[in-house]
Amino acid sequence: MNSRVETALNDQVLKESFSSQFYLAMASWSENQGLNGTAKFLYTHSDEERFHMLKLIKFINERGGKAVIPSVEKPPVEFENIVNVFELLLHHELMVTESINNLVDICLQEKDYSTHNFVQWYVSEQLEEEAMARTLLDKLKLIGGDAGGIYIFDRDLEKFVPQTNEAGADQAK
Ligand code: OFO
Repeated sequence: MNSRVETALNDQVLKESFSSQFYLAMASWSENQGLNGTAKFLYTHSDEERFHMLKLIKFINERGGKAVIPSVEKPPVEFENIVNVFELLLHHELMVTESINNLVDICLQEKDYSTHNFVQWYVSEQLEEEAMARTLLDKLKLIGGDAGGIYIFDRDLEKFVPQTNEAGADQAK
């Protein structure tokens, strides 16, 4: 495997791993605030990020590279409020998108077209995740701190079924 591509893929492993821990911290905080629907949503989101990480690890190893399992930076324990949680989530997803775009660039520069093809799954996944984060943040902004509104927002998230990006989803199983 091209070593520059391998390094970029391993950098992405680290980012997905941190995403999973970050959303886990948000889930745990939400649970302690009595926001059980939000917590459920974020626990699921944390699991999805772990799946993103595993999919990369398996791809690197299957292609003859060596996946590096990273140690993880400690995420925050406290958050200001639920709006702050979703602002951080959107901000974090935008950073991940930038990183995926950078990975696409490296694949093209190194003419590694099969990794480029693999990374397209992450490109579509980011589109979905950014859109979802924006929608939830917009709703919270509309609610504007009203307790009844937050109660309904949280109750709706309890029933939320995440969209899965099917293309290539089996590769990490
Ligand atoms: Fe939401 O970040 Fe993974 O890809």
